[in-house]
Amino acid sequence: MKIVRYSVLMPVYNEARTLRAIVAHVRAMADLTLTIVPLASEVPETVRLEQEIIAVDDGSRDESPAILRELATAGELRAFFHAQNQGKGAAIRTAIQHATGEILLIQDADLEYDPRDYPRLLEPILEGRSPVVYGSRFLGGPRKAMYFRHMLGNKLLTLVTNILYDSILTDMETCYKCFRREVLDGVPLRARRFELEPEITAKILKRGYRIYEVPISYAGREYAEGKNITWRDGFPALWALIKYRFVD
Ligand SMILES: Nc1nc2c(ncn2[C@@H]2O[C@H](COP(=O)(O)OP(=O)(O)O)[C@@H](O)[C@H]2O)c(=O)[nH]1
Ligand SMILES: [Mg+2]
Repeated sequence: MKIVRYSVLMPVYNEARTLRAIVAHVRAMADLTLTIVPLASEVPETVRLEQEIIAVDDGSRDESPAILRELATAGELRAFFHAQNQGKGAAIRTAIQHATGEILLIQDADLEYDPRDYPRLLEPILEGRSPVVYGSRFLGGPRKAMYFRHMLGNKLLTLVTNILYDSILTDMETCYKCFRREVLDGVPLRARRFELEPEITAKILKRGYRIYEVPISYAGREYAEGKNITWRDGFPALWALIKYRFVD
């Protein structure tokens, strides 16, 4: 049986409320065996997936670092720590440096995205349909009906992406981004904060990859539950989309 190792990259900033639960949900997917049909083949193949979790604490001021140390000691994940808060982009960049899997999958530490979607995200990569898969919240998957203004902001940023990079994505800002690690080899990543999503997307599209989208489920959280992103984060995202159209 073929064994493929994938790394779950988890940025963590003040997520003590959900951290143990999300790690448990990710670990529940640790023993995945998938039957796939590679694109260039006629026979199904069984693949066993080996999971590693790389969590990066981004200077949290709550109990997150202590929880991560405990989980790391218990062998549930590998944890790395930023001395100061730098932003999601910086946390993902640290995680990429330590990941050893041939496939990388980004997983936020809140409970908005559901690890039970992993087979859907991994299959197209394993089958050779595309080395990059995004889980889309706008392809008919089950979802909690969240804020209208967020949906509008997401659709606007996705539209700008499609116009500038000649694509037909439905959800550029999704946190569920999954890729073969070679896709990012030699790709400079500069984002420190939430501009990471447009930066990665822009650079992947510019290199000629076609992104494969699959429907995922989504349970957005309320601001009272710790949701951070606001309309203000839209501006750096828009700027990143325009800038990376012209520079690398
Ligand atoms: N807001 C925020 N999230 C960070 C930061 N560094 C890492 N993260 C993590 O990045 C992920 C996405 O952030 P989140 O606040 O959930 O974004 P939102 O759900 O879109 O509001 C979460 O797993 C955070 O813990 C940071 O500086 N600020
Ligand atoms: Mg979130």
